[in-house]
Amino acid sequence: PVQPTRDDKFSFGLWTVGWQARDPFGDATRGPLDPIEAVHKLGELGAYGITFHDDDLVPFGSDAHTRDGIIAGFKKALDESGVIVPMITTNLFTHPVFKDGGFTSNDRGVRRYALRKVLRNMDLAAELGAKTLVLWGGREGAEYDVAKDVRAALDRYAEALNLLAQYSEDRGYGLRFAIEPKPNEPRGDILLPTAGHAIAFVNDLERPELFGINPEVGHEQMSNLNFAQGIAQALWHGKLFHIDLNGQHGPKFDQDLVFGHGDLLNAFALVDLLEHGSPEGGRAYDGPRHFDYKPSRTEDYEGVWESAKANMRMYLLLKERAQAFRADPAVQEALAASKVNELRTPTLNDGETYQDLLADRSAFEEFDVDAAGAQGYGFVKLHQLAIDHVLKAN
Ligand code: GLT
Ligand code: MN
Ligand code: MN
Ligand code: MN
Repeated sequence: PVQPTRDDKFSFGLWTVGWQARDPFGDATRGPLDPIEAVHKLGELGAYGITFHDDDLVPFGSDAHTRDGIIAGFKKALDESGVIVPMITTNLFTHPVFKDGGFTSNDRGVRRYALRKVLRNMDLAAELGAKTLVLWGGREGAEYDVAKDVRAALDRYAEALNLLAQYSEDRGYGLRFAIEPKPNEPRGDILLPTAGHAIAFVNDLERPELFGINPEVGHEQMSNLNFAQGIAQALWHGKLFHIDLNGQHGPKFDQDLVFGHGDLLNAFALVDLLEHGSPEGGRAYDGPRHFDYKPSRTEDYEGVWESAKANMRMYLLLKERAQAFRADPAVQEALAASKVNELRTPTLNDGETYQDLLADRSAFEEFDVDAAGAQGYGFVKLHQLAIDHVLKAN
């Protein structure tokens, strides 16, 4: 059960396994990874997809001839390996031109340049059959409150996204756009810092149905938020377009650990939700299980591929543990005792009005608040059963 297959829809960013482990304090500890090797290696390990930023594949500033050659070589590797490109994204953060942002730079010329860079990348997305365009606005933000007019910045953000959607529709690309929230790093404060901010924002765009989010485990946990619960809300809004799986230990710098190597129990709850969270109990999310992690700086390339395997292994182990949890009669009993399923029953009867509720003496005048207040919900017992299953202790 822990052997990944294409049906598991595991994908990796080229910038993850290809990270050379340069950090703000130290030089690279690994040499560059050839994108073609990355495609073949990930395919052999059982991944179905690879994703990338324009500049991960084609170095920034390459001439058209070089670019065409690189893309042709990459496509050949995709064909040979059967690996697909479910998503692509655009780098609007590395070059100094983007130091005050791309779509929301105070400099109008920079904003126009950023738009052109993304439009060009959308042509490539269409050429490679990518369905989703991720937009991580890591440089869209500020360090100084007085230096950024946030409402104007949101106007420019919306202007940019509306234009991208228009382009995709006019060209028949049919792309879906997924905004990736992050609270800070590299900017002191980033616009659209959490899943909630991003969902509210996309619902105010011209074509909200084309926009959703790409939440990352660590980014929400940097804000001390519960990731699995945030994902449940994103699903509720129909806005989970893509997901970045990794690990993080609470509010600190972005760790990008292997999935499940941070908050293990929340990772269990997440996999259980993705795999069993639909109203009928089946898959609640059918898209790529995308790993956005950084192989630690201590690792050589052998360690890189071990860490890539570890992501998929963690997901599959947790999936197996979640299946065992769901199938356990003791869990079914505990769920019933905790009235977990009772929450699915609407609070009013079919056709009941507030007049009927007002007339129902059993709902208020005769309701035994002391008895209801004294009842135990048995949540701890239920939670311990979950942990027993995670630890394979039953
Ligand atoms: C960058 C960031 C990630 C995003 C990538 C997509 S870029 O590596 O840290 O979280 O998902 O642009
Ligand atoms: Mn991250
Ligand atoms: Mn990252
Ligand atoms: Mn990410």
